[in-house]
Amino acid sequence: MEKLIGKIIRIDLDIYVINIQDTNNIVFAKARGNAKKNNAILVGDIVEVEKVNQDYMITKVIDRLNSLIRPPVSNIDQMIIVVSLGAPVPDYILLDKQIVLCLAKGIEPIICLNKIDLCDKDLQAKNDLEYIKNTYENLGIKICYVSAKEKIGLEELKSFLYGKTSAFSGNSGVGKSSITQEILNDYPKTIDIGEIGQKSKRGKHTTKSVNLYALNNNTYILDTPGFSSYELYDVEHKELRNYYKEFINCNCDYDDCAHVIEADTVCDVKRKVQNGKIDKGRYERYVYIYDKLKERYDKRYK
Ligand SMILES: Nc1nc2c(ncn2[C@@H]2O[C@H](COP(=O)(O)OP(=O)(O)OP(=O)(O)O)[C@@H](O)[C@H]2O)c(=O)[nH]1
Ligand SMILES: [Mg+2]
Ligand SMILES: [Zn+2]
Repeated sequence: MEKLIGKIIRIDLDIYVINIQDTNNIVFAKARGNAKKNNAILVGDIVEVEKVNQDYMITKVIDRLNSLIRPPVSNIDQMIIVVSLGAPVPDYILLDKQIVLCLAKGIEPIICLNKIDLCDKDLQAKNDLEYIKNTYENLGIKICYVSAKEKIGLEELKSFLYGKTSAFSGNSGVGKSSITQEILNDYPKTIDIGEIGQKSKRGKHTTKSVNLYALNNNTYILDTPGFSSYELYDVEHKELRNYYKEFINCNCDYDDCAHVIEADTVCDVKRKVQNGKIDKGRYERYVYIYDKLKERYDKRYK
């Protein structure tokens, strides 16, 4: 019986595609029953594999650095949050939720603003680009401005990826797979493990499973399926404020100020929103997300 170590690069129903560490071989493995439940094995996991005759069986998942449910990945250094300027237009609540989740999990969020080619014709696209630049650069978040279609900004994006494991995340259609493909085109040796996206009935390629690609032996990128809804699991309303950098230096009268129901005479965050020091949109979305999380909390504990 042979024991091997490898990285999960893809999961197709109950088949685990594994890149074996020392040989760089790709093997297809199974896992015991209980391993399949509750995302017990994720793309990005390092696993122990046993070879019995011609069959491979996963026997152990090595402790993770971190793991996410949406997208379902593990051992991530960075999240490339893809936002597109059109089809679909930016969803700022979704963007803020993804940033919060990254900060809660110790993962660096990077915004990848895609489809900047649309700025030429579309005034709204131009305004969104300005808004994102002004709002999120101030928060110290790296932003790259990309057009997968026109091959713009890909060098800068690639410079963020070296030596790291980066998952692409974002709602459906923003261009995660188009961007990953552009990057992979520069790495012809990357093993092609199958289809990037299946064509749906509407003729669109939509990604159905997470795919991990090794650009070299310490750089990995993960293409993930887009989502239409996004719940902030693992984050409670009371801690939400900790993930807003613009709130950190505010001097509210109460240490436990949630910056929501408190009066603006005692809440410095509210004052800063009023005098334009904190972006109003970011604040309003914060209140919206806070209310949703509180609702969920109240339901759970009533
Ligand atoms: N105009 C323009 N269109 C783009 C660009 N990048 C991608 N698209 C188009 O956007 C559509 C969706 O792209 P995908 O790469 O499949 O998006 P995705 O994020 O992988 O979508 P899911 O897999 O469903 O989550 C396709 O029709 C692409 O051709 C771009 O830079 N500019
Ligand atoms: Mg895709
Ligand atoms: Zn406050």
